[in-house]
Amino acid sequence: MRQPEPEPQSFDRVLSSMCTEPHPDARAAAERFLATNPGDPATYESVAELEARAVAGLATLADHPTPADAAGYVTSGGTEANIQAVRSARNRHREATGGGAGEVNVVAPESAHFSFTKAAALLDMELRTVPLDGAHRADTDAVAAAVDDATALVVGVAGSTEYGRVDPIPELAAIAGEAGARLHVDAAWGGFVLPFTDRDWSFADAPVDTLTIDPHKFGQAPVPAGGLLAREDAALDALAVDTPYLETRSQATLTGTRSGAGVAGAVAAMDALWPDGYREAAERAADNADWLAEGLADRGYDVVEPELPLVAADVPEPTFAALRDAGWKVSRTGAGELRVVCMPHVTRSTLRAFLDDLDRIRR
Ligand code: 0PR
Repeated sequence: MRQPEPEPQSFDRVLSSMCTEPHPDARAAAERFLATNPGDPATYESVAELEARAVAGLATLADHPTPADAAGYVTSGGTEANIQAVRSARNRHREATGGGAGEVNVVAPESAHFSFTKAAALLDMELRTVPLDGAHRADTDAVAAAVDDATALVVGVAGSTEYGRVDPIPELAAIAGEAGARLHVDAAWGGFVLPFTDRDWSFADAPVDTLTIDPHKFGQAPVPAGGLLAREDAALDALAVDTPYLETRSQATLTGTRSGAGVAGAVAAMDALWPDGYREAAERAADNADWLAEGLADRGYDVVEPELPLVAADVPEPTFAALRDAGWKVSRTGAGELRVVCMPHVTRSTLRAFLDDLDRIRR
């Protein structure tokens, strides 16, 4: 018997997600390319061309000196991009040093996303997590103390999952460089907001070796569309395996068959929104985050000042539970703070309704 069609989650009360309503052009493009496979570029040629455009677009956002020459691909998400960045650095480190299995490490701040835990486990590497400074950013002294000759990769986060913080990337790049390690920046969520902030690093001048930047988060593209970019082709070459029965000779991606919808959606979103639409979205999100932070502080909560548009505040557990019961999709940091991600679908009137409910609960 046919079951009633389930409805997808409406974004109305979603304050916890790093995904958002896709741009209408992106939705349409994704549907057109649903049955294509960029994993087989010799067969699905047009989606392969679109993927080159997606990489150039992401490289433009990331301030790559020559976006058309940037290396990279559209991943299934930030997890895959991070795993591949770690894998590439490990392979290159091994090639250079002859280091064996289990002897290579990756150094990451405590704020790094749990995908790095997966990466280290999969790749038989030691994950050295180092503490943060008082402002939830990587403590550069701790990073410097943790690196050694067996460090293949230093990770910096530009837009952390819990607090939206940006690590001191130029300092991390210097530490990595001195240790003979590579630097990966995880801007999975922050990447589409950072172009509109003061940023003192890029592929050209930090230098960053690899970068995660996900269209399916702030890029307003449909899921699945993550992004991995690399400064040099060698970073992708280090991932390539031979593909004897495909017309193309090698494949650097982690998955085989991939989503053409994700690729086409990402390109359509960037075509529609770069740069003005993304600037507007970033500015609106920043204003909303500041407004919410002020509203929560006015109500007596300890608020972590937003850097990128994400607000964390020390709201007691019963209040948090009552907000969830009222239908608000909110989440908590590891330390238990309420966390609100000001994505493009989160409007001022949504936040007003949220604070109204909070006031009702507090009475
Ligand atoms: N890097 C950072 C900085 C992230 O915040 C995330 C995801 C990733 C990497 C991994 O990206 P993928 O989930 O695309 O593999 N951070 C969110 C989280 O784990 C993901 C998320 C997204 C959660 C949407 C909920 C949600 O509705 O919390």
